[in-house]
Parts: sequence; structure tokens; C-alpha cells
Amino acid sequence: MKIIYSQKHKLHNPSYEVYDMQQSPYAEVPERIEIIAKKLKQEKAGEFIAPKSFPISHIEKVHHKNYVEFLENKSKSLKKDDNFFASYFVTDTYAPMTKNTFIAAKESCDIALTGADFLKSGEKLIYALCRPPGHHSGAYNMGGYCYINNAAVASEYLSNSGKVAILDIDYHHGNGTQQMFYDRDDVLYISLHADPRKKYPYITGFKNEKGVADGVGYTINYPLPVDASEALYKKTLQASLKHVRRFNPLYLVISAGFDTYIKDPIAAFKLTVPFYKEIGEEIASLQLPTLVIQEGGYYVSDLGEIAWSLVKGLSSK
Ligand code: SP5
Ligand code: ZN
Repeated sequence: MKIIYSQKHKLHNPSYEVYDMQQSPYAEVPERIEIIAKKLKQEKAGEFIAPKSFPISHIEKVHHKNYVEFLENKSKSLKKDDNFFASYFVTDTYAPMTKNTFIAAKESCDIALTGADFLKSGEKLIYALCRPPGHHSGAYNMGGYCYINNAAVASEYLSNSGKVAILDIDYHHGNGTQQMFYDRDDVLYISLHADPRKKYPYITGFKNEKGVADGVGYTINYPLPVDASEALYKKTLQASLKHVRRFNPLYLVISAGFDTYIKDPIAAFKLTVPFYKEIGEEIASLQLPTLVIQEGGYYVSDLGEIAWSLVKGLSSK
């Protein structure tokens, strides 16, 4: 396995998020990636590789140019320690911008693209240690700790070689990713997530969202009870993998969120550390070249163990 990693994510470290006019500590902290990197290094899980820099044009295939320019220019115009909450090109109060937000988000996306390049050259398993995460960022918006949709940019890049399936196992629906591929039949988007009537992003991720035009049938949503058990999760995962098999993609992209963990502070699924190995084994049984993209997961001290458990499963075939 190759692990794509950079230190630059540390430059993005907002001081707070906002909910109902109340400030609370920012859950999406730099230690998240550091603890995963440390564990994977300790376990000799794979070779660590620094990202290459890709042209912005890759990003602008899924994000609108006006949005990307706003993100870059606004971010760079901020002063050190500013936390700026945009009022346009944004969907919620969970994505403050700071001076280095664009630099970190661009690097995070380069990590995903570097991983995608390795798949194109024949590697079978890549772990892209992306931070900030991406799946809530749409063509025109930041939101939910996300600024550039790493999984979507990488999938779009991979899709010029053949069909791509995206399996989103973050606790939250990947509204940005869904939107970007909603009318396409060459990129399958499947998501398992908490019931949006109760959990963020609240307005997308329902069963009846199945795609539009050519894309009908190529978006599949599995909303689950907010406190779903491992048994239910496993059954649902197996159902979703059947769709991946039938689609027969050239590449698989996993939006890997660890906020499905039983101790996650903002979520309530009941998944335990050993269960991530089972998730990995199920995914590995597809025998597809696989790019793992880091998304959420906020119980920081256990993220390394979770990632290592998943990797053991993914490496099992
Ligand atoms: C990538 C990812 O996992 N993004 C998740 C964004 C969801 N944010 C919702 C957080 C809700 C926390 N509620 C705080 C209430 C404080 N009183
Ligand atoms: Zn999440």
C-alpha cells in the first residue's frame, strides 16, 4: 500500500465552528491526521509518499471557477487568526475560512490526485491522508469542514480512463459528491449514512434521490437509523457492494469517514474498532484498484486504531 501524506494540513486550524449562534471548539482538528499517520507508520502499513502539485484545472472540472477563485482570493486576503464565515459559496456554519485554508485544501486535493495517479499506473491500494475533508463541498460551496471535494476531483480524474464507483462510508451523506455526479452514468455514487431527517446535512441523502437524466440509477442512498448497529451496517454494506459489482467499475474510490465509530462525539452509530477490518474485507472482496480518501472522524485518540483496522481488512485479498 502507498500512503499519501503531507504536513501542510496543519496550516488549516480554525478556532471554532458555529451552531445556533453558539461557538463551539472546531471538531476537525490537525491531530486527526497526525494520529492516523503515526499509527500507519508504526505498523509499517505502507510507504509514505509526498503529494505532487496538480494544476487547478483538475479542480475546476467539478467545482465552478468562480467558487475556486473566491476560495483562494478570500482565504489569502485574511489576516493570521481570522476566522471568516462566508455568506455565499457556503451551505452552513461548519466551514470557517482562515488565511491558509486554500493552501491546505489544495494540498489535500493534491494528495487525492497523487493517489489517483498511482492507481492509473497500476497500484492496487492507496490511502490518501486528506485533510481538510471534502465530501460536503459541492460545485459552488464549502460546508461541513469541507472546501474542495477531494474524492470528486480524484474520481473525475480517474473517470477519463474508465468507470468509477464511489463508496461513501462517512457518517454523513456526501451531498457535494452526490451533486457533482448526479447526472452521470459513468461514476456511481453510493452512500451509507445517518438519516438526514435527524443528522447533518439534513436535506440530502434520502432514498428517493437516485440521479437525474443519464444519471438515473447511478446515485444510491442508504439512510440508516442514527444509532445503527454493526449487524445492520454490514447487511447494508453488502447490499451496496452488490451494486458496485453489477456496475463493474475500473476503479473504486472510498470516502472513508470514521465518524461511524461508537465513541464519535457528533455521531451515534455503534461500530467498534475490529468491525472496520470487516468493512475492509468486504470491500477487498471486490478486488478492485482502490483509493481510500480520508473524510471525517472526530474521536481523535482512536482514529489510528480504526484506520489500521480498516487497512488490515483492505489488504486481506
Ligand atoms: C466531513 C464531516 O464529517 N463533516 C461533518 C460536518 C457535520 N457537522 C455537524 C456538527 C454538529 C455538531 N453540533 C454541535 C452542537 C454544539 N452545541
Ligand atoms: Zn462525517
